[in-house]
Amino acid sequence: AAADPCWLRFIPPSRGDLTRLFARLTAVHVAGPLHPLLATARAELRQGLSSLTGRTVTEAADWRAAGVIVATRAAALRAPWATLLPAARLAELGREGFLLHVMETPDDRSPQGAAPAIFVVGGDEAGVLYGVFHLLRGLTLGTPLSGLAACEHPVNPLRMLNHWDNADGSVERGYAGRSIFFREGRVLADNPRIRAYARLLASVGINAVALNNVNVHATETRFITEEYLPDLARIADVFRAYGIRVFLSVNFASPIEVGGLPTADPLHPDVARWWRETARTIYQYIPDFGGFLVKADSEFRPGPFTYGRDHAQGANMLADALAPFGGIVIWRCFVYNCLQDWRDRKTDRARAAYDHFVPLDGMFRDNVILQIKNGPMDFQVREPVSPLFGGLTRTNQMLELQITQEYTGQQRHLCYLVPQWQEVVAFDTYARGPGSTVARIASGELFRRPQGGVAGVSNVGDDVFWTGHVLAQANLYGFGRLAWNPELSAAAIAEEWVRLTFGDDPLVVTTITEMLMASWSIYESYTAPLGVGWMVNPGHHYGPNPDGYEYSKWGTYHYADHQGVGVDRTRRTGTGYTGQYHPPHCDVYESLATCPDELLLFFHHVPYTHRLHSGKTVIQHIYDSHFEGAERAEWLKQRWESLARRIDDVRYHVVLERLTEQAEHAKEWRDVINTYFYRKSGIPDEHGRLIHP
Ligand code: BDP
Repeated sequence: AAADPCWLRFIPPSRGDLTRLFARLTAVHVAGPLHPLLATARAELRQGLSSLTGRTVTEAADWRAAGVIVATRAAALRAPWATLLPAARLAELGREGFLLHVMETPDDRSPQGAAPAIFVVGGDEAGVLYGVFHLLRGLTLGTPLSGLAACEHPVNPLRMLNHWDNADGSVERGYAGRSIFFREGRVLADNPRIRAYARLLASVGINAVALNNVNVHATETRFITEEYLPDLARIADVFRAYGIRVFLSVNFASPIEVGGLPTADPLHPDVARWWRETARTIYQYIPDFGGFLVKADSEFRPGPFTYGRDHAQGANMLADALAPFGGIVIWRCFVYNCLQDWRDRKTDRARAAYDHFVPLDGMFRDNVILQIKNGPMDFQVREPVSPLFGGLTRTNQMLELQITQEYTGQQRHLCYLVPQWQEVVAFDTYARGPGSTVARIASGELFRRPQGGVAGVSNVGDDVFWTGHVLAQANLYGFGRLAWNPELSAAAIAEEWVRLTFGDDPLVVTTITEMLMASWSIYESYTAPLGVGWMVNPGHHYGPNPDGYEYSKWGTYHYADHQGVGVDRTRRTGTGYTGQYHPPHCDVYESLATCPDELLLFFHHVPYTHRLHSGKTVIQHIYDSHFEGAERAEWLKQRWESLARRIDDVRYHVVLERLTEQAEHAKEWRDVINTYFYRKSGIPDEHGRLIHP
């Protein structure tokens, strides 16, 4: 079956009178020399417009005959129509930015003697492409002509997808089939899905993609050799046509494993030379290669620690190898001791990234970016924001989000994550006083860093719907939109996505938007309570298992006993983690009086009878939220059923199947978690809903 077009359906809007506008949109004019990105923009424009207008779209040699006129800023300034454009706006246009300017131009064929013309001017070629997708989105959403004018620039320089794809075709934490890039040790350079994927990404402004898993195994270690580079270069060609640069995850021990050297010590001259030569080879195949993504000294991956070197020494050596070619190193901060002991209440995994990297602040090259997960632990449904944001001030930083739903229902449960991400980017670190948000740090703006951005771990595979759960496409879409502009609202993004994906039937739009917006809180309420995290089955991380990780070495403990639950991370009596935040957060989290309920058990160990700000005891909150959560999961299913016959059969049924499964599994979560806490605490449910043996 052909892959789902996702949000690139270009369903003609039913609202508004667009006849006059659409009549004019059947001819486009591209000014200036045809750069490959302009060729892409033109093809997208023609395809999108013909689907929207239902007519053949031609190319007009004379701009006066065209409804859409497309150019880069440089070409626009030389064009005969230059004086029609707002000069000040044009002068401001920078990299990847665009201007949409709408006006009436003389037209003899029109009864009014004039017809609308839309100018799409990019600060560069990529800007043209983003402008074209912005226009097509606006038209599909039924935006009136007057509302189409826009002038935008991406907030984040890097807007990236991280694939955890392996050479054998499996995808680590993938819930949507197999890799679209690799199969049985081969590169699928001819897979048409790659081009389709590049389109989807470019349409929401993504400009970088790392093709392979951060856990680099034997085969992927050889990706940086001439055995694989020719085929990887062909993938890079496909992405290049959509303004997307390709990165590779590399194995820090490559000099040993493929170079045959006795060491990978970053300070050894032979090692540095080996990486320089490797970089040169890569750039011969991929001239705009983005650089390396590195997971080092983390979860058994090799790194500089083996040689008594630190992360700055490791990252800088790689950065120096890439610098002559304009490449960068993205170095992950997911570094912690994964062999720690739950009896040692002073060792705290949450502290680890900050403790490792803050002492190195200011020591990284300008072409190194530290990639930091949103939370201090690992992509739980609820975590505080990593204190590394705000802790580092002299280092390039990038936010890492997980689009793939490892801990949030694995694309079998509905969990629209954009509201969570929005809280993260809006979080005020107070690093430079009020207004020092994560968004401003990641973009590089707050500390005037040359590099920065947002990376998301991809949720895509070779599934016909790309993401397994059809509604999980909203997370991919939303990630791109939020990376482009962190100030967009999660609800607005949701509604946009629904309209583009399902059309503009008002009942469909309000129902699905409402389902998406409720889904994170629903998922949270029937899984691990009050920020405590985990309580999942070990290994695959699906389904409830309250003590699943409690006595293993991963550092993910909740310390539940018969009296209470939660991790004491205070300075006064706990691990001291709260001290990694700037005021007021360090004090807000430290004190039981001010710590927000939803993070209570992340920061404090409290008795079950402790009263939340909501007025409920912890134990009663656990019972209530789990009963409610399971009911609301059932409600999600009913909401969807109310849309029967308003949505095509195939998508209706695949989604219904997942929502049915979710409602079942939510009951399992409810029963396992509630029974666990009832047995630990011996405190009955106030409403007598639990079976008390
Ligand atoms: C965890 C995943 C693991 C990844 C690791 C990482 O469980 O599969 O390798 O993160 O980010 O969330 O490196």
